[in-house]
Amino acid sequence: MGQWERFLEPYKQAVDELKIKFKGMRTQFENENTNSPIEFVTGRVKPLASIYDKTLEKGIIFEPSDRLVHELQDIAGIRMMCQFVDDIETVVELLRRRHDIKVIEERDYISQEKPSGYRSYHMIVEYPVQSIHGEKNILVEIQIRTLAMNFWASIEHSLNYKYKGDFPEEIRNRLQSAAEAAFRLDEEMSLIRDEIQEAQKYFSEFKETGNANFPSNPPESRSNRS
Ligand code: 0O2
Ligand code: 0O2
Repeated sequence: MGQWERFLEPYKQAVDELKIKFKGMRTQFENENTNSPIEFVTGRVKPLASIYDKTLEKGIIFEPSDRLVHELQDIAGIRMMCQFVDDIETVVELLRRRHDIKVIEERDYISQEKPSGYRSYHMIVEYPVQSIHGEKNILVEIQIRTLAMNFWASIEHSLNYKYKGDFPEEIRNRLQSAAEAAFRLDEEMSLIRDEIQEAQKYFSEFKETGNANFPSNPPESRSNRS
């Protein structure tokens, strides 16, 4: 096993374990028949090429070291997507209360969006990974955002890759107004949150029971509205 493979092994374990645990939170909400504040969870270990780019940016030698561990806090990354902006605070609170992670830092890029238009809530946490050689604390960056924020960030990320961060002014302006439009979409959806969640509950019950013994009329609020 190469030195990088050995170094990244516990990061991979942390990402795999946390993905299972956080996806499990969603399942628990479903089992209790409660709308989950978590829509879906992804995770990744930062690819070596991105680690290399970051070491160049930060002037760190490209080799596994304590400095690298402390300065690159997102080698292990988890993303938690929410349907509504208010769900983000619920998820953050759920994470703060857990005993298997220790919150080291929080950054709120939702009330304070980045100049690019980027919005997301970031938490840097410490997670203990168990190995045959004992316990190792791993830093993990958790990004919590709505589906609309995620849509914007992935588009901007691809364009960033193309333009290497140096956007033509028109693209930069359009991205900023797209970020505002995404946020307005989040605000609009929040206004009809109860309606949306009621409909989602209806459809998930429908999926479970099938057509056979399901009421032919949807809940009252819908039939009253026509
Ligand atoms: P891209 O270019 O964003 O599409 P599974 O176990 O089947 O649920 P799997 O296939 O192991 O899932 O991967 P998972 O959990 O979906 O996670 C991979 C994804 O992590 C990436 O997909 C990104 O969506 C996301 N990701 C990428 N970068 C980051 C990051 O910096 N931080 C966090 N927290 N997540 C990130 P792709 O296809 O690699 O990338
Ligand atoms: P990738 O490809 O996602 O891994 P750092 O630069 O990491 O030392 P910084 O800038 O203080 O520290 O960290 P920040 O800004 O809290 O968050 C870093 C991560 O947030 C980024 O990781 C992105 O995943 C995401 N992010 C921050 N700003 C933007 C933005 O303007 N657009 C998009 N699309 N994502 C953003 P990496 O390592 O830059 O990238």
